[in-house]
Amino acid sequence: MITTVEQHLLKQQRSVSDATGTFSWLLNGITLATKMVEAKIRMGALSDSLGAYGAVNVQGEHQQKLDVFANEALLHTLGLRDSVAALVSEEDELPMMMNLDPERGKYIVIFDPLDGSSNIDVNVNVGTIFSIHKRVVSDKDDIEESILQPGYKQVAAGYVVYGPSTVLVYTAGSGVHGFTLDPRIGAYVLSNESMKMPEQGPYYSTNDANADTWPPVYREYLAMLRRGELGGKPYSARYIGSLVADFHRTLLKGGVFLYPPSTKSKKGKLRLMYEANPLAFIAEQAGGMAVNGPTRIMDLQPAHIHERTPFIVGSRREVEALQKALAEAE
Ligand code: P6P
Repeated sequence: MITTVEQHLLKQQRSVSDATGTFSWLLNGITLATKMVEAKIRMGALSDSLGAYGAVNVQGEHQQKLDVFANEALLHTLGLRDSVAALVSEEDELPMMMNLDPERGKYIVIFDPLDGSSNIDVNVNVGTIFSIHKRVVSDKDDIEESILQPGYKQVAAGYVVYGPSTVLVYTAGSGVHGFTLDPRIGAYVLSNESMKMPEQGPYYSTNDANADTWPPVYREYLAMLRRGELGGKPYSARYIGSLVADFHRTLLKGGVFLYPPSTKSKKGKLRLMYEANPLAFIAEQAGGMAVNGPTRIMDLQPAHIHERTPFIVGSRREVEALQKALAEAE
Protein backbone atom coordinates (compact mmCIF):
# COMPACT_ATOMS: atom_id res chain seq x y z
CA MET A 1 0.00 0.00 0.00
CA ILE A 2 1.40 3.44 -0.86
CA THR A 3 2.00 6.30 1.59
CA THR A 4 1.64 9.77 0.11
CA VAL A 5 3.48 12.77 1.51
CA GLU A 6 0.19 14.13 2.84
CA GLN A 7 -0.55 10.89 4.73
CA HIS A 8 3.03 10.76 6.03
CA LEU A 9 2.90 14.33 7.25
CA LEU A 10 -0.46 13.87 8.98
CA LYS A 11 0.93 10.77 10.72
CA GLN A 12 3.93 12.87 11.82
CA GLN A 13 1.73 15.79 12.82
CA ARG A 14 -0.16 13.59 15.27
CA SER A 15 3.11 13.40 17.20
CA VAL A 16 3.48 17.21 17.25
CA SER A 17 1.22 18.68 19.95
CA ASP A 18 0.13 22.04 18.55
CA ALA A 19 0.04 20.91 14.95
CA THR A 20 -3.21 21.06 13.11
CA GLY A 21 -4.14 20.29 9.52
CA THR A 22 -2.96 23.83 8.75
CA PHE A 23 0.63 22.74 8.35
CA SER A 24 -0.12 19.82 6.06
CA TRP A 25 -2.39 22.11 4.00
CA LEU A 26 0.57 24.51 3.73
CA LEU A 27 2.93 21.75 2.57
CA ASN A 28 0.28 20.65 0.12
CA GLY A 29 0.49 24.11 -1.47
CA ILE A 30 4.22 23.68 -1.98
CA THR A 31 3.94 20.19 -3.44
CA LEU A 32 1.16 21.32 -5.79
CA ALA A 33 3.39 24.12 -7.16
CA THR A 34 6.27 21.69 -7.68
CA LYS A 35 3.99 19.37 -9.70
CA MET A 36 3.10 22.34 -11.91
CA VAL A 37 6.82 23.05 -12.39
CA GLU A 38 7.60 19.39 -13.04
CA ALA A 39 4.97 19.24 -15.76
CA LYS A 40 6.67 22.15 -17.54
CA ILE A 41 10.19 20.79 -17.10
CA ARG A 42 9.12 17.34 -18.32
CA MET A 43 8.06 18.88 -21.65
CA GLY A 44 11.52 20.47 -22.15
CA ALA A 45 11.93 22.18 -25.48
CA LEU A 46 8.39 21.10 -26.48
CA SER A 47 6.95 23.63 -24.06
CA ASP A 48 7.28 27.36 -24.46
CA SER A 49 9.04 27.63 -21.12
CA LEU A 50 12.74 27.20 -21.91
CA GLY A 51 15.19 30.03 -22.38
CA ALA A 52 15.57 33.48 -20.91
CA TYR A 53 12.62 35.46 -19.64
CA GLY A 54 14.27 38.71 -20.62
CA ALA A 55 14.59 40.27 -17.17
CA VAL A 56 17.16 40.38 -14.36
CA ASN A 57 16.18 39.46 -10.79
CA VAL A 58 17.24 40.98 -7.49
CA GLN A 59 20.34 38.78 -7.56
CA GLY A 60 21.40 40.35 -10.85
CA GLU A 61 20.80 37.00 -12.56
CA HIS A 62 19.10 36.70 -15.95
CA GLN A 63 15.76 35.08 -15.15
CA GLN A 64 14.81 32.00 -17.11
CA LYS A 65 11.18 31.62 -18.13
CA LEU A 66 10.91 28.69 -15.74
CA ASP A 67 12.26 30.78 -12.85
CA VAL A 68 9.33 33.13 -13.30
CA PHE A 69 6.83 30.30 -13.77
CA ALA A 70 8.04 28.46 -10.65
CA ASN A 71 7.96 31.66 -8.60
CA GLU A 72 4.44 32.49 -9.74
CA ALA A 73 3.26 28.93 -9.09
CA LEU A 74 4.49 29.05 -5.49
CA LEU A 75 3.15 32.57 -4.87
CA HIS A 76 -0.23 31.46 -6.26
CA THR A 77 -0.61 28.19 -4.33
CA LEU A 78 0.77 29.59 -1.07
CA GLY A 79 -1.17 32.81 -1.47
CA LEU A 80 -4.31 30.69 -1.15
CA ARG A 81 -3.16 29.32 2.22
CA ASP A 82 -4.70 31.37 5.00
CA SER A 83 -1.96 30.28 7.40
CA VAL A 84 0.81 32.13 5.54
CA ALA A 85 1.86 35.41 7.14
CA ALA A 86 4.68 36.20 4.70
CA LEU A 87 6.52 34.74 1.70
CA VAL A 88 10.20 35.26 0.88
CA SER A 89 11.44 34.31 -2.58
CA GLU A 90 14.91 34.32 -4.13
CA GLU A 91 13.26 35.99 -7.11
CA ASP A 92 11.73 38.92 -5.22
CA GLU A 93 13.59 41.75 -3.55
CA LEU A 94 11.19 42.13 -0.65
CA PRO A 95 9.07 39.75 1.42
CA MET A 96 5.42 39.47 0.37
CA MET A 97 3.07 40.12 3.29
CA MET A 98 0.04 37.83 3.21
CA ASN A 99 -2.18 37.19 6.26
CA LEU A 100 -0.82 39.39 9.04
CA ASP A 101 -3.58 38.42 11.48
CA PRO A 102 -1.48 36.77 14.22
CA GLU A 103 -4.36 34.36 14.96
CA ARG A 104 -4.33 32.93 11.43
CA GLY A 105 -1.12 33.96 9.67
CA LYS A 106 1.11 31.48 11.50
CA TYR A 107 3.87 30.57 9.03
CA ILE A 108 6.66 32.21 7.07
CA VAL A 109 7.61 30.34 3.89
CA ILE A 110 11.02 31.07 2.36
CA PHE A 111 11.94 29.55 -0.97
CA ASP A 112 14.21 29.35 -3.97
CA PRO A 113 11.60 28.52 -6.59
CA LEU A 114 13.99 27.08 -9.14
CA ASP A 115 17.61 26.69 -8.16
CA GLY A 116 20.19 25.99 -10.83
CA SER A 117 17.88 27.14 -13.60
CA SER A 118 20.80 27.90 -15.93
CA ASN A 119 21.06 24.10 -16.25
CA ILE A 120 17.56 23.63 -17.66
CA ASP A 121 18.47 24.31 -21.28
CA VAL A 122 21.09 21.55 -21.12
CA ASN A 123 18.69 19.08 -19.51
CA VAL A 124 20.47 18.93 -16.15
CA ASN A 125 18.70 18.54 -12.77
CA VAL A 126 17.27 21.64 -11.15
CA GLY A 127 15.46 22.03 -7.84
CA THR A 128 13.01 23.88 -5.63
CA ILE A 129 14.10 24.55 -2.03
CA PHE A 130 11.84 25.66 0.84
CA SER A 131 12.17 26.60 4.49
CA ILE A 132 9.29 27.12 6.93
CA HIS A 133 9.35 29.18 10.12
CA LYS A 134 6.62 29.70 12.68
CA ARG A 135 5.62 33.34 13.20
CA VAL A 136 7.21 34.84 16.31
CA VAL A 137 4.37 36.08 18.50
CA SER A 138 5.63 38.90 20.69
CA ASP A 139 4.17 42.11 22.04
CA LYS A 140 5.68 44.16 19.22
CA ASP A 141 4.67 41.49 16.67
CA ASP A 142 7.44 42.56 14.35
CA ILE A 143 6.98 40.52 11.17
CA GLU A 144 10.62 41.18 10.25
CA GLU A 145 11.69 39.37 13.42
CA SER A 146 9.61 36.41 12.26
CA ILE A 147 11.30 36.43 8.87
CA LEU A 148 14.92 36.85 9.97
CA GLN A 149 15.09 33.83 12.27
CA PRO A 150 18.18 31.62 12.59
CA GLY A 151 18.03 28.23 10.90
CA TYR A 152 17.72 26.22 14.11
CA LYS A 153 14.21 27.65 14.51
CA GLN A 154 12.91 26.18 11.25
CA VAL A 155 9.82 24.00 11.73
CA ALA A 156 10.29 22.29 8.37
CA ALA A 157 12.47 22.36 5.27
CA GLY A 158 12.73 20.45 2.05
CA TYR A 159 13.51 20.36 -1.62
CA VAL A 160 12.31 18.82 -4.84
CA VAL A 161 14.97 17.66 -7.29
CA TYR A 162 13.66 17.43 -10.88
CA GLY A 163 15.66 14.74 -12.61
CA PRO A 164 15.19 11.30 -14.20
CA SER A 165 12.56 11.04 -11.46
CA THR A 166 11.16 13.87 -9.38
CA VAL A 167 11.99 13.44 -5.71
CA LEU A 168 10.73 15.41 -2.71
CA VAL A 169 12.84 15.29 0.46
CA TYR A 170 11.62 16.99 3.63
CA THR A 171 12.06 17.15 7.36
CA ALA A 172 9.69 18.51 9.99
CA GLY A 173 12.21 17.82 12.74
CA SER A 174 11.54 14.07 13.02
CA GLY A 175 13.99 12.65 10.50
CA VAL A 176 14.36 13.05 6.76
CA HIS A 177 11.93 11.39 4.37
CA GLY A 178 12.00 11.01 0.58
CA PHE A 179 9.08 10.70 -1.81
CA THR A 180 9.06 9.99 -5.53
CA LEU A 181 6.46 11.61 -7.77
CA ASP A 182 4.34 8.89 -9.38
CA PRO A 183 3.29 10.56 -12.65
CA ARG A 184 0.55 7.97 -13.12
CA ILE A 185 -1.37 9.28 -10.12
CA GLY A 186 0.28 12.71 -9.65
CA ALA A 187 1.20 11.95 -6.05
CA TYR A 188 4.47 12.01 -4.12
CA VAL A 189 4.79 8.46 -2.80
CA LEU A 190 7.06 7.48 0.12
CA SER A 191 10.24 5.92 -1.27
CA ASN A 192 12.97 6.60 1.37
CA GLU A 193 11.80 6.78 5.00
CA SER A 194 14.23 8.02 7.68
CA MET A 195 17.13 8.82 5.35
CA LYS A 196 20.61 8.81 6.91
CA MET A 197 23.70 10.43 5.39
CA PRO A 198 26.68 8.01 5.37
CA GLU A 199 29.33 8.81 8.04
CA GLN A 200 31.88 9.35 5.26
CA GLY A 201 31.57 9.39 1.51
CA PRO A 202 33.63 8.80 -1.60
CA TYR A 203 33.15 12.25 -3.14
CA TYR A 204 33.95 15.89 -2.72
CA SER A 205 31.88 18.38 -4.68
CA THR A 206 33.10 21.90 -5.47
CA ASN A 207 33.85 24.23 -8.34
CA ASP A 208 37.64 24.04 -8.24
CA ALA A 209 37.93 26.66 -11.00
CA ASN A 210 37.67 29.03 -8.02
CA ALA A 211 40.46 27.27 -6.09
CA ASP A 212 43.04 30.07 -6.56
CA THR A 213 40.63 32.54 -4.92
CA TRP A 214 39.97 30.41 -1.81
CA PRO A 215 41.82 30.65 1.51
CA PRO A 216 44.75 28.17 1.07
CA VAL A 217 43.43 25.86 3.80
CA TYR A 218 40.59 24.78 1.48
CA ARG A 219 43.06 23.77 -1.25
CA GLU A 220 45.14 21.84 1.27
CA TYR A 221 42.02 20.14 2.65
CA LEU A 222 40.93 18.91 -0.78
CA ALA A 223 44.47 17.72 -1.56
CA MET A 224 44.34 15.72 1.69
CA LEU A 225 41.06 14.09 0.57
CA ARG A 226 42.53 13.32 -2.87
CA ARG A 227 45.49 11.58 -1.18
CA GLY A 228 43.07 9.42 0.81
CA GLU A 229 44.49 10.70 4.12
CA LEU A 230 41.07 10.96 5.80
CA GLY A 231 40.87 7.19 5.87
CA GLY A 232 39.34 5.13 3.15
CA LYS A 233 40.16 5.46 -0.54
CA PRO A 234 41.32 8.65 -2.27
CA TYR A 235 38.27 10.80 -3.06
CA SER A 236 36.67 11.27 -6.43
CA ALA A 237 35.11 14.56 -7.58
CA ARG A 238 31.48 15.09 -8.54
CA TYR A 239 30.17 18.56 -9.37
CA ILE A 240 26.88 19.10 -11.20
CA GLY A 241 26.69 22.84 -10.62
CA SER A 242 23.10 22.54 -9.43
CA LEU A 243 22.99 22.80 -5.65
CA VAL A 244 19.97 20.56 -5.06
CA ALA A 245 21.41 17.78 -7.24
CA ASP A 246 24.86 18.02 -5.62
CA PHE A 247 23.24 18.03 -2.17
CA HIS A 248 20.90 15.11 -2.97
CA ARG A 249 23.84 12.94 -4.06
CA THR A 250 25.74 13.90 -0.91
CA LEU A 251 22.73 12.96 1.24
CA LEU A 252 22.49 9.54 -0.41
CA LYS A 253 26.18 8.68 -1.00
CA GLY A 254 27.99 10.80 1.62
CA GLY A 255 30.99 13.06 1.15
CA VAL A 256 31.20 16.85 1.23
CA PHE A 257 29.92 19.77 -0.85
CA LEU A 258 31.81 23.04 -0.56
CA TYR A 259 31.17 26.55 -1.76
CA PRO A 260 33.98 28.32 0.17
CA PRO A 261 34.54 32.06 0.67
CA SER A 262 36.80 33.60 -1.96
CA THR A 263 38.56 36.83 -2.81
CA LYS A 264 35.73 37.32 -5.34
CA SER A 265 33.02 36.89 -2.69
CA LYS A 266 34.05 36.80 0.96
CA LYS A 267 30.60 35.57 1.94
CA GLY A 268 30.49 32.90 -0.73
CA LYS A 269 27.80 32.67 -3.39
CA LEU A 270 24.97 30.65 -1.85
CA ARG A 271 22.14 32.24 0.10
CA LEU A 272 21.59 31.59 3.79
CA MET A 273 17.81 31.80 4.09
CA TYR A 274 16.59 29.68 1.17
CA GLU A 275 19.58 27.52 0.23
CA ALA A 276 21.95 26.91 3.17
CA ASN A 277 19.44 26.85 6.06
CA PRO A 278 16.91 24.38 4.62
CA LEU A 279 19.64 22.03 3.36
CA ALA A 280 21.47 22.35 6.69
CA PHE A 281 18.31 21.31 8.56
CA ILE A 282 17.97 18.25 6.34
CA ALA A 283 21.67 17.41 6.59
CA GLU A 284 21.65 17.54 10.41
CA GLN A 285 18.41 15.57 10.67
CA ALA A 286 20.09 12.90 8.50
CA GLY A 287 23.19 12.80 10.75
CA GLY A 288 25.37 15.15 8.69
CA MET A 289 26.69 18.66 9.31
CA ALA A 290 26.51 22.10 7.68
CA VAL A 291 28.88 24.99 8.45
CA ASN A 292 30.06 28.28 6.99
CA GLY A 293 33.59 27.23 7.91
CA PRO A 294 33.98 27.81 11.66
CA THR A 295 30.26 28.17 12.50
CA ARG A 296 27.19 25.93 12.28
CA ILE A 297 24.95 27.29 9.50
CA MET A 298 21.79 27.02 11.59
CA ASP A 299 23.28 29.17 14.35
CA LEU A 300 23.81 32.15 12.02
CA GLN A 301 21.57 35.14 12.71
CA PRO A 302 20.41 36.49 9.33
CA ALA A 303 20.75 40.24 8.78
CA HIS A 304 18.76 40.38 5.53
CA ILE A 305 16.76 37.94 3.46
CA HIS A 306 19.17 37.62 0.52
CA GLU A 307 22.40 37.41 2.44
CA ARG A 308 25.03 34.98 1.20
CA THR A 309 27.18 32.54 3.16
CA PRO A 310 30.06 30.18 2.57
CA PHE A 311 28.48 26.71 2.62
CA ILE A 312 30.14 23.39 3.49
CA VAL A 313 27.69 20.52 3.97
CA GLY A 314 28.00 16.75 4.12
CA SER A 315 29.10 13.77 6.14
CA ARG A 316 30.22 14.34 9.70
CA ARG A 317 33.73 12.95 9.09
CA GLU A 318 34.57 15.35 6.26
CA VAL A 319 33.00 18.45 7.82
CA GLU A 320 34.70 17.85 11.17
CA ALA A 321 38.03 17.39 9.34
CA LEU A 322 37.54 20.72 7.59
CA GLN A 323 36.74 22.50 10.86
CA LYS A 324 39.88 20.96 12.40
CA ALA A 325 41.98 22.16 9.45
CA LEU A 326 40.50 25.68 9.78
CA ALA A 327 41.19 25.77 13.54
CA GLU A 328 44.80 24.65 12.97
CA ALA A 329 45.28 27.23 10.21
CA GLU A 330 44.29 30.10 12.52
P1 P6P B 1 29.13 28.03 -9.76
C1 P6P B 1 23.23 27.65 -9.55
O1 P6P B 1 23.37 28.87 -10.24
C2 P6P B 1 23.74 27.86 -8.14
O2 P6P B 1 23.03 28.87 -7.50
C3 P6P B 1 23.64 26.57 -7.36
O3 P6P B 1 22.59 25.77 -7.78
C4 P6P B 1 24.98 25.92 -7.63
O4 P6P B 1 25.42 25.10 -6.56
C5 P6P B 1 25.91 27.11 -7.78
O5 P6P B 1 25.11 28.22 -8.19
C6 P6P B 1 26.96 26.86 -8.84
O6 P6P B 1 27.81 28.01 -8.83
O7 P6P B 1 29.83 29.29 -9.35
O8 P6P B 1 29.93 26.79 -9.42
O9 P6P B 1 28.62 28.02 -11.19
